Amino acid sequence: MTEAEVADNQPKSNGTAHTDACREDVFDPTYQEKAGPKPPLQIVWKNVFLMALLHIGAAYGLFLIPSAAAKTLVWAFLCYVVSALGITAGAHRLWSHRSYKASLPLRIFLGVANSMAFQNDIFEWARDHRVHHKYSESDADPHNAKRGFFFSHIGWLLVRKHPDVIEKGRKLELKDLMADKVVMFQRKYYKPSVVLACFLLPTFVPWYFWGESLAVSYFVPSLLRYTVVLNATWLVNSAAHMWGNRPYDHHINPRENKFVALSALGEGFHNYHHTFPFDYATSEFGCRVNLTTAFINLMCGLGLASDPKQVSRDLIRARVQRTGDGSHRG
Ligand code: ST9
Ligand code: ZN
Ligand code: ZN
Repeated sequence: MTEAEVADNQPKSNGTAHTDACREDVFDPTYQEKAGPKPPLQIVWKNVFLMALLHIGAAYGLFLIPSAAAKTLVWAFLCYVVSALGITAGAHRLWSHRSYKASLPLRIFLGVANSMAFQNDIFEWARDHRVHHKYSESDADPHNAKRGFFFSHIGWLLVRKHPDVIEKGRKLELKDLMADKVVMFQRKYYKPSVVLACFLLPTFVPWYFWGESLAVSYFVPSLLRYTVVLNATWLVNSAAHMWGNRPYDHHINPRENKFVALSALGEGFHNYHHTFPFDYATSEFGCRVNLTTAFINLMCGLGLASDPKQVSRDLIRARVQRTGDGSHRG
C-alpha cells in the first residue's frame, strides 16, 4: 500500500478529520510475518464437536420447517434480522469501527441483539475485528483468508489462534470499548445473556403465545436461525474475501459480493469496506441491498443515533481511479 492509499483509509470527510473515529481498524502495511515454519495447527476438539452438533440440529430444523406455523416462520425471520443487526449495526459498524454514535437505549438494544447472535461478546468480537482490518490476510488476522475458504469461514473457530493474532491484538487501543458500560456489562453477563436471548426467548415466544410445538420452537427460530446468522456472517470472511469485483482497491483481497450483501444485511460490499472502514454505510450506494444502513438512518431520524461518518464522493472517485480494477459503475 502506498502512503496515499493509507491516507485514504484515515477517517475524514469533506477535508475535515473525524477526531473521534476509530484508528485501530486502519491497515498497517509495516507488519511483517515472522520468517520460518508456521506454528503447528492445534485443533480444539470441543469446538469441532459443538459446531458439528449445532449444524446437525440446524439441518433437523430445516426438516421441521413444513410443520411450522406461518407465525413461527415470521418470528424466526424477525429473530434473524434482530440478531443480525446486533452484529452489523452493533458489534461491527458501531463498536468495531465507531462509524456512528448511538444513544444509551440504542446501545442497550444492540447489546441484547448481539447476545441473541452469540458470536462472542462485543469486546472480543470488536478486538478480533480490529486486528482483522489492521493485519488483514496475514498471520495476525484471526480469519486469514489466505489460509483458504474453510479456514476463513469456520476453521479459525476450531483451532488455537496464531500467536501473532494475540500479540498484535494485545497492543490495540481498546479504551473506547472498556469505557462503554453496555459493552462491559454484556461481557460480564455474557453466558446468561446468550442462554436467554439466543435460545430461551426465540423458543419461548412461539411455544407460549401461539402453541407451537416445543421441538419446532427450539429447532427453527433458535438453532436454525442462529446457524444461518453465523454462516451469513462467516461468508463475509470467506466468500467476500474471494469472489467479486474490486472497484476501489485491486491490491487487497476483499471483494464486492451482492449475494453476501443480501444475506448479511448489507455487509458484502467488502472491497469498499476494507478501503474505507470508517464509513457507516459500508458502501457508496446508501440503503441499496443494505438493511443495516436503512436501520442506522432510521435511528438517526428518531434521534437515537448521530454523526454517521461517510466518505466524500471526491475521495471515492480519486481512489477508484488510482487503485480500482476498472469495474466501478458509479
Ligand atoms: C463467531 C464469531 O462466529 C464470528 C466473527 C465474524 C467476524 C466477521 C467480520 C466480517 C465483517 C462484518 C460482517 C458482519 C455480518 C453479519 C451478518 C449477519 C447475518 N487480541 O480465544 P482464546 C487472548 S463466534 C488480544 O481462548 P485460543 C484472550 O483474551 C461463534 N488478545 O485463544 C485470552 O487471554 P487471557 C461462537 C486476544 O486459545 C487468550 O488470548 N463462539 C485475542 O487460541 C486466549 O484466547 C465460538 O465458537 C486478540 N485478537 O482459542 C467460540 N484473541 O488468557 C470460539 C485472543 O489473558 N472461540 N486473545 O484471557 C474459541 O473457542 C477460541 O477463541 C479459539 C481460539 C479456539 C477459536
Ligand atoms: Zn474482511
Ligand atoms: Zn469491518
